[in-house]
Amino acid sequence: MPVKAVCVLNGEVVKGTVHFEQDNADGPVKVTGEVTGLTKGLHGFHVHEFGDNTNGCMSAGPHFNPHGKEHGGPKDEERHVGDLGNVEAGDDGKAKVNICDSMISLTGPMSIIGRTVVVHADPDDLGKGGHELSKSTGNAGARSACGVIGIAK
Ligand SMILES: [Cu+2]
Ligand SMILES: [Zn+2]
Repeated sequence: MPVKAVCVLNGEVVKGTVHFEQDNADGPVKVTGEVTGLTKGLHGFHVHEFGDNTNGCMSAGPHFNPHGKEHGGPKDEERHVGDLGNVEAGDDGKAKVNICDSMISLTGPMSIIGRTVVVHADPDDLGKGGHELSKSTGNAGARSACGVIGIAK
């Protein structure tokens, strides 16, 4: 049985819906959906540690990082589990989400259910930008929208 989860992203301007699907416990997770209200270009897209939005997106904490690694890109060995890279918006401010990732899971200790998806104002430099924040956040800037990942039917 596939496991499914869903996340509704809510920001002042940026909104979105993201679906997660995993066909088996050890397999990759397909992440699909759409984000609207973005500026044209790349926007950091991560799973943050806590499903806590009591103080808006800030209380979601840092990137989900159960292995104590440095920030990186989704294809890197050295990455946070929550590092899903960027989504890219076009002229219309809409970004299609279409990611397949083998580090996140919807079951077991790497499960992202109950954690938060954050979409950022700026591009994630995937740890390679040389900025003091590159190795922790990818220097992706403000948190434009976020939402808690929940179990879907
Ligand atoms: Cu983030
Ligand atoms: Zn990270």
